Amino acid sequence: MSKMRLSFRWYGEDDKVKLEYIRQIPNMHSIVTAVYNVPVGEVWPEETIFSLKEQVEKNGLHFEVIESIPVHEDIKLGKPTREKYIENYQENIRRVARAGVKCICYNFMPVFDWTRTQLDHRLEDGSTTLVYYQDQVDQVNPLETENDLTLPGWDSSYSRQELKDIVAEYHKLTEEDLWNNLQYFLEKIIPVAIECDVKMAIHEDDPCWSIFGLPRIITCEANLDRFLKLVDDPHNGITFCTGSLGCSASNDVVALAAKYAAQGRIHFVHMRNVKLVENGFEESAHLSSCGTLDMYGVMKALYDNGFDGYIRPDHGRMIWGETGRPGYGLYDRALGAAYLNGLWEAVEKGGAK
Ligand code: DNO
Repeated sequence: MSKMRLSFRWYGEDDKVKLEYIRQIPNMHSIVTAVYNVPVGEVWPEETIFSLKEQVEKNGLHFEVIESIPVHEDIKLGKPTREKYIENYQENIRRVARAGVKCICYNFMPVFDWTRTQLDHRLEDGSTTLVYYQDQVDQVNPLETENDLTLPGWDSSYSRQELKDIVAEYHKLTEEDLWNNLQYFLEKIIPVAIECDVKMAIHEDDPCWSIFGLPRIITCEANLDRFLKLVDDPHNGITFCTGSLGCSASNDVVALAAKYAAQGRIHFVHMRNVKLVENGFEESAHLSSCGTLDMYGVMKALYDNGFDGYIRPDHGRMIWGETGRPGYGLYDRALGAAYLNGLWEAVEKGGAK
């Protein structure tokens, strides 16, 4: 039986979007969160994990999904120091599992996580949204320290010089090297995930192509197939992010959702629509008619193929005068959640194919 567990991302106590508000969204099942005050690669204190759990559960919600336990760059680069960081990662899996976590989202993107050129692009209706225009990205060269151009969303914990050094290190790494380093990592962590019965769910690269000449590999069907075979076990699965895959017209998100749900490898879904434009993409409201993706088609593909994991509305626009973390306000994401509930009810009552 297909099941959808509706969830919502929450950035912890400092988040303007309170748990008290999130619980009021109809059918909300669980909170997606992480420990944010520990440097990447270090072990998360158990008290902090259990305090998150307690806050979430006090609000009648489940604490079952972590997004993300970030992967230290030394692991992606395959440096000798990766051993210690992999041990810490294994320990973090054990610790969150002890607190009841069932699914961990992470990514394997070199240096830059999701990348956009503007976080507050104004749409016709007065809302603001995140956009990516390729020509603007092409003007940025992270190797030039004198160049002050920067992109929003970049990790501010790196100084410009550090960023330059780390990007230079990646330029020596081929795609095949990155695959090997991912395989090495998976071979060490998936056995721990199996032991703890936690589903690991890699997030696709966003956008799903190489930027600044850095290798990116979790981008398309052939590469997802290759990824799943690296360690062929259901605990090695994916976070199916419609927006990340869908920003490339060559990815058929409905077909991919059907394929990987049928294989039992989608553990978490990020539902977001994007509007493809000549020079990139703009994040639109969730509704199919607002963007390029067939959101109903994705939901039906998941339902028909036995999906029973977690699903969350992804980035929302800023609407109704809300201010806050770009992509992660309350209002438009809550509209997204209501829409996902509607889609699910429609496919459920319509019956399986
Ligand atoms: C952006 C998010 C990503 C995601 C990571 C997973 O809004 O979808 O930052 O959390 O890539 O590790």
